[in-house]
Amino acid sequence: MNFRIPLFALIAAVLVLVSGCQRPAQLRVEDAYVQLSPIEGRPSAGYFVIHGGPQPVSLRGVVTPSALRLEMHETVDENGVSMMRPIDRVEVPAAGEVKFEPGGRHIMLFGIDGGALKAGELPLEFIFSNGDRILVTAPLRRTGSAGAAE
Ligand SMILES: [Cu+2]
Repeated sequence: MNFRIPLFALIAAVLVLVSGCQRPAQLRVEDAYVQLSPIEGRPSAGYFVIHGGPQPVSLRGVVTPSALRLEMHETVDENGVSMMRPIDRVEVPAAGEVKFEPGGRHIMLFGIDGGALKAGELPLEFIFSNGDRILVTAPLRRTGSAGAAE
């Protein structure tokens, strides 16, 4: 029996892991969370960061089984008045970064179900133009009494 073969295999495995750190950008969604509206019956807002993969894609939608309705919105300034309007897609450049953040793009969730509220989190599925679907779990954050939602 030759003990060198397993050792070489181990070294090869380590090399694969190390080179994995430098592999091309991978499409992914990070830092997702939902800021619950402090007012019952009002929609809550969700935020996240999309990291682009090797090819440009567009985000076509976000779905969840834990809310009655989910919309993608952007906040725009019209004559000094901050308004939000629905958007149906967002371009994600290759290896780029697209943020959904307070004061900008966000998702709006209407009618989050009691089970998700109790669990303190809900699943979000991101649907991309290249067929990729990415499922993440978004924690629900409650707003302090003095905090402003949205
Ligand atoms: Cu909105």
